[in-house]
Amino acid sequence: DFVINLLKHPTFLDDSYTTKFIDTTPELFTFKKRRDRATKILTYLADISVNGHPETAGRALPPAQLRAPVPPAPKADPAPGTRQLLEEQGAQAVADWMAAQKQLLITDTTMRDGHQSLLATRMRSIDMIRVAPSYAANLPQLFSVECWGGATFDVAYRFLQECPWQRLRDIRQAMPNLMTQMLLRASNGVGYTNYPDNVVQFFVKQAAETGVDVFRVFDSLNWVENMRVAMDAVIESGKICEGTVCYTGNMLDPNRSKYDLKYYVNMAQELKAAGAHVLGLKDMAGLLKPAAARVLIRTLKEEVGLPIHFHTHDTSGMGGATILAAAEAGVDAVDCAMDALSGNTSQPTLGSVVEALAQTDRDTGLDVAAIRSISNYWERVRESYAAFESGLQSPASEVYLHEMPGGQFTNLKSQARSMGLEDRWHEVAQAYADVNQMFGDIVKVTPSSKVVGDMALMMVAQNLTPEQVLDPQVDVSFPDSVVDMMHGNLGQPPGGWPEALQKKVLKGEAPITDRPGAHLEPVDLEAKRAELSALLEGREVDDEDLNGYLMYPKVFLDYMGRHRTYGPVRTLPTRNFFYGMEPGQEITAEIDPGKKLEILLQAVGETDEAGEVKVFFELNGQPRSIRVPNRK
Ligand code: BTN
Ligand code: 3PY
Ligand code: ZN
Repeated sequence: DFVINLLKHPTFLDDSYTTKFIDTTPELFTFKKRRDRATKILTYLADISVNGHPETAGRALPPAQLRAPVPPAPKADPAPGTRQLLEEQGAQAVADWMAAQKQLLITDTTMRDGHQSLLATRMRSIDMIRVAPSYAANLPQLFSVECWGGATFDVAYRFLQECPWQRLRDIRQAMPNLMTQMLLRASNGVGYTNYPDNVVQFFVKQAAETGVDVFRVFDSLNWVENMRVAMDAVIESGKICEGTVCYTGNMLDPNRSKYDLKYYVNMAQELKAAGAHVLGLKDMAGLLKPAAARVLIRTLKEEVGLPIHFHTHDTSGMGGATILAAAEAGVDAVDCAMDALSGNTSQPTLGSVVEALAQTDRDTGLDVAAIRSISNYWERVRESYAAFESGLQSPASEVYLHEMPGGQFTNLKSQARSMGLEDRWHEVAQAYADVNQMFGDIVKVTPSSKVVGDMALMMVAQNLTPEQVLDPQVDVSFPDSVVDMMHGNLGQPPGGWPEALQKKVLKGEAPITDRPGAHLEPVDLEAKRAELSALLEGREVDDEDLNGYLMYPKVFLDYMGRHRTYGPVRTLPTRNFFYGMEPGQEITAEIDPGKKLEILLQAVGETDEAGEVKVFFELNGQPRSIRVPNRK
């Protein structure tokens, strides 16, 4: 296929291609014959059954006994929820209602931050879409369901071979009464770098159209200046703009005075002036302690006046205590994850928070039996993702030392493992803290957290001390991400970058101090659409695909290439997606509403002299065999 040929071509692989390359490289147009979707799915199953999935190779296995997750039956037609309020009366009405009512409102993060923080973001859409009707019917009092954005966007294309837009559309449709929520990294979109303003605007418009109701917008350096483009786009779309303050440091510690109460109040005032409907308070590492939460929430409520939506992680084990303190201080909404995907680096436990507040004046109104039955579903779902479990055994107070975000923790640990530094993890944690101080004590959240992590791993790997890094006499080759950040390309932290280090890192080059987006030319969207269409053999390119390509060009093209070969593999049960099938096993994949493939794997043949294996199936009762290479 064209995309396959393209993706394998050396000129493409080394990133030196231009669109002219297509005209001058005729071999790209030598295609294998086109196959139907059922054949493509059988090809995938044959390949995985023979070779295994590269992402699960060498990792922990799920329980041998397959126990298919069964979602709880929807009890009734979905009662009207927050979504109806938004649709009928608009974003400001939702914000006013939040502030006026007494219950503690709850956002369920299971479908986004929960699995991002516990399972490396690997949860597949099918496991979410199946339970979404149970949420709509049985938990109509939820404030929102966070199910999109953050790392889920690129992981869907990159590792799960599925379209994130389709996930959003399907969830949206299955939960017509609940607001969907996403995490947006302001000018960094759902990526790791600043995008041109019109790309950010185009992305927000599409997300609103496909199905996001609440946008939590944050900046990785807490620089409001760099949040306006995204916030304005959300407000313009008519959806809810949750302008967000990231919490870092230790507010009550007089020795960490950079991020004190005044700092947070000032930033919140700026966000209010920028048009936020709701104030997000994002404690991405789980550092906000109960006593500080009491002071911070009460003061923000009094001095800013916006409704507050609090997000934390349970990495320390204190998350639940902080949520209760926040509830007492008058916070309007909080984030929790369903019990089976809560705790540790994820959010505090939804069912337990509901229980703790029952019969108090902040009673959430949620049905604990409904929560338990949905959590039981997630418990079964989680079994299939054993390969992506972190191995983290317990909460730990070490988070107050390193301040790593919950969503980064397990990631950095596996990066350390791949560099052979697994046994030196506690040194990495210390280095992470040291780098933070060297960088001037910054907010660490995607993407700034990745830069701090890159630097910390480099220091541990090379046995460099902070003194050596800072010493102008010692030659240090800084990671690209550090150079980029010191250049100003992620924006400005409060107080600017430490000058001496910045000078050493930039080797005499001048940094920028204004908005990175001001230096980026607007992208010609129609020219990009034409370029993508040409890359896809003249296929029509809709706005969703164009947005995927603008955010992640290579990842998106890789996805399209694999899609051509393997078809709609998102319809496969998770166990079979990651582990293939056993002889004698029979499964169903619904590739269109009502169009089901009944697939029975009969046998796997011997490997022939060409190194290929024939896999024998029955497809809807008809025998089919598929030949795949044995790559083992
Ligand atoms: C990935 O690239 O990790 C995600 C998706 C699937 C890749 C397919 S799985 C079958 C075949 N074998 C490989 O090693 N890659 C492809
Ligand atoms: C993300 O940006 O993905 C985060 O979860 C930040 O906390
Ligand atoms: Zn989070």
